[in-house]
Amino acid sequence: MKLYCKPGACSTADHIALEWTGQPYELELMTAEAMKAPAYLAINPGGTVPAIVDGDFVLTQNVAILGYIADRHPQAGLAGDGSPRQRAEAMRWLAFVNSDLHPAYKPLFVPGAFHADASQHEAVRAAARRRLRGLYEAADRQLAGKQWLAGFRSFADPYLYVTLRWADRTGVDLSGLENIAAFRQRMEADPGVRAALKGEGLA
Ligand SMILES: N[C@@H](CCC(=O)N[C@@H](CS)C(=O)NCC(=O)O)C(=O)O
Repeated sequence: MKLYCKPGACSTADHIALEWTGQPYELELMTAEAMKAPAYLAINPGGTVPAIVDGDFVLTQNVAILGYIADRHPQAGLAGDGSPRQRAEAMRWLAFVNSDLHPAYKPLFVPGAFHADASQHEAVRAAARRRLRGLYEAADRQLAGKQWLAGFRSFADPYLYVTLRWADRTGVDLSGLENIAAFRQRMEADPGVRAALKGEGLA
């Protein structure tokens, strides 16, 4: 299985998930330019990461890819123990990160997509930071008394971790969110996370 990944982007979640399977995989590190080049657009016409190629199977969309990695390597338990209930919990928190947290960063990354008037961009960013703070407060409450978002280590955790790194560079206030801070420390001590970050030149 080959993962197309941009250092520190949401594709780093898939990279960590692959590390957690303990199985071999290939990695292609992409630049913003390479993601828009014809060779990659043939794989993902959307020009975004992640994408994976597994034999003749090409898959895009992070949720689908994380689910595929989990199903290809069930022994890793990335979607739980095989019970419908654990699968649903893992999916619930993956949906929270992919559908709520991740898009809430877009006004910080590309404020121009939300307001044409550049004089309004700081207001757009401030609103996004407030929304993200509320989402991280919810994640912090969920992590109270737990090591992992779903209550067990799942594919939601590396994706949450990746967004915490974005918080640093976009000025999202995570102060006082002690459960998130402890989660982040756990992730940064994890050998699979460290290997993935090293592989992307981020360690
Ligand atoms: N809906 C897509 C969104 C993927 C996405 O937004 N990827 C970002 C990186 S986190 C990207 O490739 N952005 C385009 C770019 O950086 O040029 C998914 O879940 O896979």
